[in-house]
Amino acid sequence: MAGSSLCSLMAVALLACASVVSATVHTFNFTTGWVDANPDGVREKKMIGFNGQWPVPDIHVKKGDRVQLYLTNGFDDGTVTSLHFHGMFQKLSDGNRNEIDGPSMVTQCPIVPGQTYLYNFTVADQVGTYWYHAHSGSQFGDGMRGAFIIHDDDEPFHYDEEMVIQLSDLYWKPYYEVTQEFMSRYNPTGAEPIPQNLLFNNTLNATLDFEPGKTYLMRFINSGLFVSQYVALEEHELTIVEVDGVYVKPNVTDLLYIATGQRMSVLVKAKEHDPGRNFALMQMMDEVMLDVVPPELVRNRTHQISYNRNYEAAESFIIDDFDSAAEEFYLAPLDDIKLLDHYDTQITFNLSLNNLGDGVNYAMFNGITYVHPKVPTLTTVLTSGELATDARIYGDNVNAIVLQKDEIVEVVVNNYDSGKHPFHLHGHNFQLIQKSPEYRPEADYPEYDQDKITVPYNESAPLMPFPEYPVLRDTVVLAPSGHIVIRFKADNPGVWFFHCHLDWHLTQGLGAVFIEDPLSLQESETLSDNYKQLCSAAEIPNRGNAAGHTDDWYNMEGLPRQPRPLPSGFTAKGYFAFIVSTLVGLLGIYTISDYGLSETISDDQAVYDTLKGVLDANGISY
Ligand SMILES: *[C@@H]1O[C@H](CO)[C@@H](O)[C@H](O)[C@H]1NC(C)=O
Ligand SMILES: *[C@@H]1O[C@H](CO)[C@@H](O)[C@H](O)[C@H]1NC(C)=O
Ligand SMILES: *[C@@H]1O[C@H](CO)[C@@H](O)[C@H](O)[C@H]1NC(C)=O
Ligand SMILES: *[C@@H]1O[C@H](CO)[C@@H](O)[C@H](O)[C@H]1NC(C)=O
Ligand SMILES: *[C@@H]1O[C@H](CO)[C@@H](O)[C@H](O)[C@H]1NC(C)=O
Ligand SMILES: *[C@@H]1O[C@H](CO)[C@@H](O)[C@H](O)[C@H]1NC(C)=O
Ligand SMILES: *[C@@H]1O[C@H](CO)[C@@H](O)[C@H](O)[C@H]1NC(C)=O
Ligand SMILES: *[C@@H]1O[C@H](CO)[C@@H](O)[C@H](O)[C@H]1NC(C)=O
Ligand SMILES: [Cu+2]
Repeated sequence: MAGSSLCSLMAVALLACASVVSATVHTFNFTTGWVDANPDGVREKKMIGFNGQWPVPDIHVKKGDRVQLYLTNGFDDGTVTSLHFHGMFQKLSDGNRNEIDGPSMVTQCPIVPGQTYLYNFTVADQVGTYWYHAHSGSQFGDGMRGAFIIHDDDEPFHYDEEMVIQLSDLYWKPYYEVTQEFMSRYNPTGAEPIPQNLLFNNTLNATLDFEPGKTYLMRFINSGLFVSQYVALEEHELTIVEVDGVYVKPNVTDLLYIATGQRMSVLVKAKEHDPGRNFALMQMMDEVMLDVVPPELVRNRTHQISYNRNYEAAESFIIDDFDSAAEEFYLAPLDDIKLLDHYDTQITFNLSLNNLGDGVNYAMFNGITYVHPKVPTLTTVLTSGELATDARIYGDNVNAIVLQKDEIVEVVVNNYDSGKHPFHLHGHNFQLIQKSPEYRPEADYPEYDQDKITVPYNESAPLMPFPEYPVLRDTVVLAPSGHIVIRFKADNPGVWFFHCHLDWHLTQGLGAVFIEDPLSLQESETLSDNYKQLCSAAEIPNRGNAAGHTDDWYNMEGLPRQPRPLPSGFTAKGYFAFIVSTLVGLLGIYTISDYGLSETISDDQAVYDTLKGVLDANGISY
């Protein structure tokens, strides 16, 4: 912003302008490690920092700049890692490489302790609010995440100051413990772990200083693992001007809804004159997403919009109607980008959650839960020659789909589940052309029949007319038992992960891999030395199909696969009923006072916890 006005004001100072315009290279040298912290001021816990510091820094660059980020795994406990720049297209045509996109076992090998990987890319033509985060395990929940802001000399709006604000959720236990308890046969319903707190820019209570007359650009990023969040400012309007890096037609609202992975930037005009008081900024959890709402959980946090630090703190306020939140479907791009008016290929994913034979609850597309292959999918693409166009070599447990060069792809996701799912696509943003409301059962358990509740997309009778200028973003919320339909053009060769950004669901396998125009990818990219070194250090082959074979590319022996289905006649619901009845039989043996007091997790303790969880989740009193 400052740059362009400077240039136009000082038309004579050509050299100064040239230096403003030229691209900068930003080099970072980060080593990961656990850092003792106390993010919410309530509980000490270890967070993942860089170079011994947590929070990790926000990164600010300008359109056209280059980022060179060396990431060294400095964990001393064997943790492996990787890094993703969320929302970056990493286009080959900009000279970028697919191998730095970040998801472990999709486009790179995990970085094992002692190894360094270089994330080197330009931000040729993207602007706005993004973020970067770990793409291994659920590490970003433990703080391995920062804002990534791309400034634009030609912003289509004016403001005096910007504020970058991450909204996240906090778990007191480290991610790997939470994951272990979650992905367990003692959690047969797949109830998502409940966070202990909400964080606002990595802390609990915040005070933001406003000066009368100024306009602020507030860039909100939901960088949490799980819950969506609402934001409202007392007596200040919010004008949405950007979503996920796309400028939108200004839309005035009182209430924002931001799911994990999503960003929304709003202009806020401060009061013209000192109002003589402070105002509240409310941050609220979408508690509908919680299976159980623990009474002690604080779901709303009140922060201060301060016109003077000496003024009394503003009190919290109540939102009457959460449905009044700005609806993403209607946020049309500022640039009148037209609807892609047809598709060449349509992909339908029926989403369901089910127990498999190990008793653990998994998330699936068309019955297949994503399981990491033995070699990263990118390795398979770049070492298989002409076979790269044959989806079979990527294995049958990664939901691999090969896309043709430049075709228009339509993805339909039908939600045979009662939860919300914020879907994220790597390498692109997409047009959202249908977004159903949510559908809830008339009566709760035991009448509950998901197949009857779900309203899948009916192409002959779309719910709403296709928008002329659909919202363009990289993460969209799929409503309970509803559907979404998105379109994009396959003009970016690469291996691109499509997955639920609610990280517990990704852990449950809610993902697919688009292999876009693999032959063009082969023409411009070969595995770099750094890539191969990383794989060798992780003892992962640098050639082969999904199972690591090179002799016969269709030989899938040894491919990691999802557990077998439950024994026939054992539906998930039957399994669930079986667990409940078995556990109810055990109820008498345990006393409530034992719960949670013991640090040692014996099997009995686990059984007890499960029982309690199952009963709580179903509102059964005991
Ligand atoms: C990064 O930092 C480490 C440790 O300080 C150092 O050994 C290494 O040479 C640095 N690398 C670069 C590329 O600056
Ligand atoms: C945050 O604010 C709450 C409510 O005003 C207060 O009880 C708590 O002590 C504050 N915590 C910190 C860490 O400042
Ligand atoms: C990053 O990539 C650019 C373009 O390919 C290259 O010129 C530069 O040397 C790379 N940086 C490093 C540190 O390798
Ligand atoms: C949020 O934290 C980052 C550093 O982590 C800081 O640069 C930024 O200014 C903070 N935002 C606000 C509104 O204070
Ligand atoms: C949180 O805020 C909402 C909206 O203002 C309100 O309805 C709800 O009662 C609050 N919940 C708690 C636990 O304070
Ligand atoms: C603003 O959003 C509302 C719904 O949230 C929508 O009806 C309206 O068309 C939008 N206006 C503009 C200018 O985008
Ligand atoms: C999705 O489910 C519907 C309804 O059961 C079925 O007709 C359709 O074939 C399924 N689609 C796929 C790709 O499995
Ligand atoms: C889809 O819509 C068409 C047109 O309204 C209707 O005839 C058809 O029965 C619908 N299909 C389903 C599966 O509901
Ligand atoms: Cu999900």
